[in-house]
Amino acid sequence: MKKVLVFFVCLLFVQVRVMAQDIQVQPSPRQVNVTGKSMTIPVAFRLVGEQEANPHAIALLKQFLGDRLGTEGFSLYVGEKGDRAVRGAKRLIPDHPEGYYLSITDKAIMLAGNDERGTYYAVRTFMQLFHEGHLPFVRIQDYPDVRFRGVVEGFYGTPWSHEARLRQLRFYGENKLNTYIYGPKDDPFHSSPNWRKPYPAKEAARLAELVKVANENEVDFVWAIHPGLDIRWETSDRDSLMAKFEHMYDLGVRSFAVFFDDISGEGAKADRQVELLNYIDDHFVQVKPDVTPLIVCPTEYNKGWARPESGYLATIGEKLNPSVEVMWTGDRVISEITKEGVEWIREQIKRPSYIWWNFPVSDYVRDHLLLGEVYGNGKDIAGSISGFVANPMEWAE
Ligand code: LTM
Repeated sequence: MKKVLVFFVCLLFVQVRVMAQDIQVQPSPRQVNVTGKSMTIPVAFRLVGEQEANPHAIALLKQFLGDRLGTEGFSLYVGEKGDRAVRGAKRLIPDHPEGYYLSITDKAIMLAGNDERGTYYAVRTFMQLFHEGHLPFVRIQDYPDVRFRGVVEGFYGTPWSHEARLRQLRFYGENKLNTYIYGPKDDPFHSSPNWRKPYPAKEAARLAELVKVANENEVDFVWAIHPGLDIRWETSDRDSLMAKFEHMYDLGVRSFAVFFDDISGEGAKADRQVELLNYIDDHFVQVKPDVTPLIVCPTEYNKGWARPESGYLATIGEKLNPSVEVMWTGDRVISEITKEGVEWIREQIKRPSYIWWNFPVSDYVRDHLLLGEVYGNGKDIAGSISGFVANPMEWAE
């Protein structure tokens, strides 16, 4: 009886009104169709599709709607392409990774992802549409320009605190950033001298918590190793690296990177690096079905340092397994990213580059806070790169 009452009260409150076209969604969706009408936010929602949909998207919705969610109320259909709940929207869902279709009408709400992350992003957009007690009638089709988007904690100096990292991961989820690369130069278990050793129990538990929170926020937690300062090209070091990756896998990590930046000597040899990377790819990444493509930061990672006579980039381009992502900071270490620049490196490495953008990192000007506006990057680079991650300051906020 109580439920029936709630249902009728709910219908009573679904009032349509004409409003200014005030859609504020960040980042801007690709296509938004507004009718100029809206409805009062229903007092009760009925969730359809919970069993099949991405559990992180469902958990977020439940947390957001709280008491408004029940078995009766305004219909809210959620799920991925192929799920029963969203089959009506099948042809409207963009056929792109992380794409989604969202519609709000006076009859129902539809949050339909092309994949699990797409559904999660539909929920994120839905949450932003709640505005002063109203929900606009809209149809949105959206998908990202660039496959991997986010942050590389790759600076020298005091690494971020655990709490700061947790806040960052939540912020990335809210803003549809899908990548956090863990590579603070001053973590001794990421770099020399301890890259060969497993993390002590306390640090391991913290990393496992970061992975869990990253997953909840649909962020790939990428763990990077920086072995080049003292690596020996021997089976024993290769085994140590593989064992470390297994250790990180056991903590929940499913995305991995190898950084060969800022080294010289033995560790900087392209053919040796490629041999190791292909081995990791063949024997670890490719055999574990849930691990994402391997990422490498090469030693010649910007055009200013590229030496054609060394053959370094040519070796990477020709011999490195094609599925391995290759990072690049641009024409210089600290650089704007231009179309011309990303097309140049694409030719060398025979794949789109994965941009490691050195802004607002301030480890080379420690008496400055780099808080200026962002300018200079080409707005036409998206189609020529596979990823874009920013290296931040040691102050997370
Ligand atoms: O940029 C790369 C690939 N490596 C290092 C970073 O660790 C450092 O934070 C930046 C900025 O100083 N420069 C580098 O060379």
